[in-house]
Amino acid sequence: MPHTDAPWWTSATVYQIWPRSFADGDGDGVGDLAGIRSKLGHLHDLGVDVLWLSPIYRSPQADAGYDISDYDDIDPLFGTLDEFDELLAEVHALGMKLVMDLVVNHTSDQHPWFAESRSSVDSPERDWYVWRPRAADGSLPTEWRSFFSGPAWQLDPATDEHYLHMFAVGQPDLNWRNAEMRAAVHAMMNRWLDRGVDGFRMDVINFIAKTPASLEPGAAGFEMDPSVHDHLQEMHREVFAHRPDRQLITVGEMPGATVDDAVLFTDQQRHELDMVFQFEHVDLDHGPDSKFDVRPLRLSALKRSLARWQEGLADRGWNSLYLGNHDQPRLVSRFGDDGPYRVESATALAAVLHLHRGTPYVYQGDEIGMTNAGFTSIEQYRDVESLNWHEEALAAGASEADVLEALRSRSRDNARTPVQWSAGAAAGFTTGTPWIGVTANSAEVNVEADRASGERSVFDFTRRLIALRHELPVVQLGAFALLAPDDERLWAFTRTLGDERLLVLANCSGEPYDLDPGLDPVLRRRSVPDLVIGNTPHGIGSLTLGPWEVRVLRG
Ligand code: TEU
Repeated sequence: MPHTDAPWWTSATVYQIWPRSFADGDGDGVGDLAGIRSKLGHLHDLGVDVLWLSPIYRSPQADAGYDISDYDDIDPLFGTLDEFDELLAEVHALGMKLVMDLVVNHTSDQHPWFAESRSSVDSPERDWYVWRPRAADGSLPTEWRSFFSGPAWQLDPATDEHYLHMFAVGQPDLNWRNAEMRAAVHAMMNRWLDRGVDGFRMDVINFIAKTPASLEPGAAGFEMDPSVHDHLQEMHREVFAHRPDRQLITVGEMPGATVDDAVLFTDQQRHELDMVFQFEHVDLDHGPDSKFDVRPLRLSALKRSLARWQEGLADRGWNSLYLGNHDQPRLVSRFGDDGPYRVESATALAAVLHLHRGTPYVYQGDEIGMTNAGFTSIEQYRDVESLNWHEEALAAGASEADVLEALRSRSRDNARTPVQWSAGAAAGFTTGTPWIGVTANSAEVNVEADRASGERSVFDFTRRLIALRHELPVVQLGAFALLAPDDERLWAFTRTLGDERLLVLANCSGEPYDLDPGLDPVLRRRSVPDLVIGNTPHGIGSLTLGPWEVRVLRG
């Protein structure tokens, strides 16, 4: 590879494991470390470079592990520290890396830090969390709402003061103005890196610093304080700078971050983060006040949004690339067609995603085109966000049918059903009873069937895309240019590096699409162009794309 000064992760693909639903090794119906170990061959075959594990630490599981009560231990639901060490060694032996989730905007209310903090206003750890006195008139400290419905403040009887929780009641926010708390977090991170992990995905890391004004009485909601940059630079000095010989990766999850924010967070000269998860493109298909206010998505809005991020981070910083994760609906159901063109749309969207400039993230199950859950009753849901919103919306007068319709489209549980490994009982996920229902199409959509389906295998197509990033500098580093930005059916762009040039053409519709030869010089040439990858076996020279056909041409 000629561009040897580019960081290693410019050619890498990350695979996200949400352990609870990946694979169950002990038959209790919940995925675990033994299950992950049993499936490492699948991940190695796919060719991914990095595995990111959603939280496996000790937790009361109020928010599926994003509520941590002990950062230094594995929850018994998932296994033991010894099993973790074995898993890490096996991952490394297969040439992959392993990244942990770092959840330090908040802890569980069962964490010993919080037990100490809530015990008394004079506790030495009182200031490790965000406390506000009860107002004489009974009003809350601010107007902030929790992401999981209801106010973001909880009155704690022990001291008759409120604590802040941006998420569930059981997830009190840490106070990053406190230097001792920060030092405890750094020490914890250092222990995991000493153990051998290869980096962190940092949960809502732009939320750790709140402006003082946004915490004043009457303030409407969270505002990011610029000190977040100081905190990340300090973290870099205290944790990452010690390890120049290690190939580590950091990605900060940042709801609401702008392109300008991301440039600052990911400029390598500033020593903050390697990349961020931005949310602009997953916020285009809902109303301003709620993710459950479902709105239609225009393809032009989606591709223009991603293109703005491509341009904004072209010279400084780096993009992460994702269309789905454990908080989002399944990408094929949301952006593609989970009916007749499930395979075509899953592969077309995969090609578009993997061929942008940035580091792609594959969410478990997306490599076989898994779909939304299709739940029809509230009893089938497990996620705290969905259950709380259901209750709140009904109390506000919404109909059960409307609420279920919105959940069916947007609940996080859509992406949290068990990975479908086979057509067998419980989709081969567990020998027991799964903790959440298996999606009804598992007899048809599963790893075994997909991998046996030859040219129609989503897995094999994804594997080839990951390999292309390893092989082609133009995929890693080529400049991005969006074509036909206003077209509501065609997603087309080029990547250019020196003499190398790729043209990506994806028909994002279920009807044939006639290409305009004026779109790109490659289409006007008389010779049949060189197809780098495509999801339809025939018709390369034609100017018509089939339904959800993608073609990647060289030249
Ligand atoms: O998510 C942060 C976040 O703001 C959202 O994506 C959120 O989960 C929700 O869907 C908004 O409607 C992170 C984690 O990825 C998520 O799983 C956790 O629940 C959350 O932080 C709290 O730790």
